[in-house]
Amino acid sequence: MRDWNVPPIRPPNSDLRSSRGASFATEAIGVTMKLMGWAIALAAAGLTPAAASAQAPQPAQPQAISAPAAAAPAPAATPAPADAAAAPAPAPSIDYAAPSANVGVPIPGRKGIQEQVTALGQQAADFHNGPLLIMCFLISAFVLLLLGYTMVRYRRGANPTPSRTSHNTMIEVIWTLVPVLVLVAIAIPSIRLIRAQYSPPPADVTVKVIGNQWYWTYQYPDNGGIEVVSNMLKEQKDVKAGDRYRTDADGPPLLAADERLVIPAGKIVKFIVTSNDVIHAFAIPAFWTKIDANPGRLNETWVKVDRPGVYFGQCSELCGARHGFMPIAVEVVPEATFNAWLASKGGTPKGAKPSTEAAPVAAAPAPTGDNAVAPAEGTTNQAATAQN
Ligand SMILES: [Cu+2]
Repeated sequence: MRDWNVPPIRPPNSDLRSSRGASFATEAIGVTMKLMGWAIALAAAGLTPAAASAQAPQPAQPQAISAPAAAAPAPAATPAPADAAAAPAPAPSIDYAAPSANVGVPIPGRKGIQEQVTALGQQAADFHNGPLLIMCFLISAFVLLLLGYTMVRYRRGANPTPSRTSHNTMIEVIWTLVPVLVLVAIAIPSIRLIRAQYSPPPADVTVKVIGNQWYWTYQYPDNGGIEVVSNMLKEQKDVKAGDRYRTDADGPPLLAADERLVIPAGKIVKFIVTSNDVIHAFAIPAFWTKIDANPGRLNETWVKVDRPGVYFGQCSELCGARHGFMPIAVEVVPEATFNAWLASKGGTPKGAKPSTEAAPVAAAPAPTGDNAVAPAEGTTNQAATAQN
């Protein structure tokens, strides 16, 4: 299945360089075309193969699903009582942090790109806000001035007998060469950024992100295979009395989720992104991350976030009626907190021996309420679809 939205990264020996580069070289006319062929070959040589591979994802096997309420946190790793109904309201595993007012969230009236909290995002945003915008401005201003000058200077009244010049080699070389140089100057740092974004260093934590109509599931294959089901939190007026609803401590409307994607700060986190049904897209603006979630295919990206906090994103591919209601809430926590959170979900730190008793399922109370719906026996989440 061809993924139309993945950036065109190919192995260096693919036809990108051999056929296109060769054809440019043979068909090139003059200095300009040679330079163009050189630029493309250079760009292709800088590429490495994307790690994404095509493999059908296994149907999600929900193992640890909890339905946190706004109640006090339970001690980490306490197995739920056998009789979940007799237990008090299900408690969140750790104290979720309150989101910041200006980082990781959209700000009303703000223009431009969200503040970046990854090194790559910072580089990309700086490149956009600096050189790219300056170039855009200079080129637009130059074209506008040239147009204005031509309209005034060569209007019929001022220039009754127009020149019949039709060719000028020097001008043609310049107006071809300069745009090519501008594009090369943009392409080289851009391709370098893309390469860095899609070539993850060895991961400390791997999260398999699965899009579903219309919620996300996050699996931690190296941490005991736990899975978290994340649904949007509804407003108070939209839920039955007694059900959990969004508060400002959860996040902004339409962005708050009942379960967050928890990752450790300062660690390389690799996201393997796929889908159970249609194409979704996993996007977190503050991380400079946006990658498609395709059924039957694994896409891969990574982040390293040093600053603990809560960062919000959304599904960014039209995926059906409730596309706008599948937020992504990422909480970046210190490593100790991350391990406590893992333990509360029945997981273990990477490399640790999973405990023999108490399968992860037993660690979580049965889901209750609208916001805690689990895929039933490997099927797609009809319950969620109906309830949402
Ligand atoms: Cu979606």
